[in-house]
Amino acid sequence: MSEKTTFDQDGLVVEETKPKLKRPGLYKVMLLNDDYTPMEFVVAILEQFFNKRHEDAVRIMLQVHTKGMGVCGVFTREVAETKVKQVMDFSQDHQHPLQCTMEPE
Ligand code: TYC
Repeated sequence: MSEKTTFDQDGLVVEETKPKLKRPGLYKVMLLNDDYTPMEFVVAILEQFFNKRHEDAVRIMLQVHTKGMGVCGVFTREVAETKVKQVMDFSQDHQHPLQCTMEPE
């Protein structure tokens, strides 16, 4: 109990509690470069799964192509996990080695 104890009208101890609300942690979802996945396929992924406009999808794809990786979006953990799985499943279905990962922001 804290130093100064407060009582209500009935003589009951009033304790203050901190509201235990935590902001959800955010995660970056990233695409990694490889030598085999076609550029158009990566652009399509950015448009379909990350709702990017075509010009933004091309810019992010080229960033991954030249720098090795790029951020597709920032999401709560569960959403990020879903995006990673969707991209990995879709790439595998099309026999492309594209890799998608997530990390805490
Ligand atoms: N480097 C690939 C190519 O030259 C294109 C590519 C871009 C692959 C982004 C993966 O995440 C990636 N066809």
